[in-house]
Amino acid sequence: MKRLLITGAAGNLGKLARARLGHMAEVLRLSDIGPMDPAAGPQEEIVQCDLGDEAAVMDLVADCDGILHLGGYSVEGPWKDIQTANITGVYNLYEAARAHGMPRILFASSNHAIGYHTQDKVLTVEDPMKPDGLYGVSKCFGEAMASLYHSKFGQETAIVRIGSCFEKPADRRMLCTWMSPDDFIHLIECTFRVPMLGCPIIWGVSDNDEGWWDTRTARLIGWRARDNSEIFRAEIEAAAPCPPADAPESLYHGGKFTAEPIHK
Ligand code: NAI
Ligand code: 15L
Repeated sequence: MKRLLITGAAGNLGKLARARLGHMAEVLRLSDIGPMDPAAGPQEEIVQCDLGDEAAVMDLVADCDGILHLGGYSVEGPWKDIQTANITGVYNLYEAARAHGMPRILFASSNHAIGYHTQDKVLTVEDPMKPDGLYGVSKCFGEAMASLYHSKFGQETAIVRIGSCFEKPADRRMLCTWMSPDDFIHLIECTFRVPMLGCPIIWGVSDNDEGWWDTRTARLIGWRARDNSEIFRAEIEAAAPCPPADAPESLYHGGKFTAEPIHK
């Protein structure tokens, strides 16, 4: 494609995407509310932009052929911040996409959209949402926007419910929720390469030995995770004792997020 927009480019996954996705487009347009490294050359465009600014997002999306939407408030926090980035911001993004030829979108949703499901259940994408906080609610909203714009206008989105995408899992729960950076990059490549995408929900998780998500929908885009958190098990288990059986991280998919207050 000619131009791929990456929102949230100053964040953890945005930096990863910037470093690893240059081959996917002639130009990467990199955007964030925060500061970013200068453009490495004509193959990069830097646009500082608040997702909550409707006019700025309209300009940001112009001339883009694909959108990797990573920008947003990425943990539990005050409603105002979540609202601006993840509610107003997602609305602004979808309206801008509609106005500019509906470039395909990968929406970075989260396991916290279903975080209050208990760990004794394996979920399919047909299971109901069960957000574990305001952040999770905002991801449910984003998924609903993707579904609405697909039904009404044919806008294509891969809704990726990311588990925990970090260099390695940080605790025992993440042995179940971990997605390796390599697997995520491959998932993004598949999303933008598959001829027909539609609007599938895909669990963003590696091929871990243990887990709670039925990953079969990944096949719709030709993606198969290759990594497995098991190689980190000994290290993780040695680092910390097993949490009690009634601790949030032992009970719920969303772990400690379920124990967060409503932040003001
Ligand atoms: P991050 O917090 O490192 O990056 C998010 C970026 O969005 C930040 O650079 C931030 O400045 C930017 N941002 C926040 N508010 C903004 C606004 N109003 N306008 C423009 N930009 C704004 O998060 P990370 O880990 O890179 O995650 C990327 C996306 O993936 C987020 O949407 C997050 O919710 C989602 N996700 C990530 C997971 C992970 O394991 N890393 C797990 C599940 C979902
Ligand atoms: C998320 O949605 C967060 O963005 C990320 O920072 C992790 O907390 C992840 O979920 C997780 O559940 O491990």
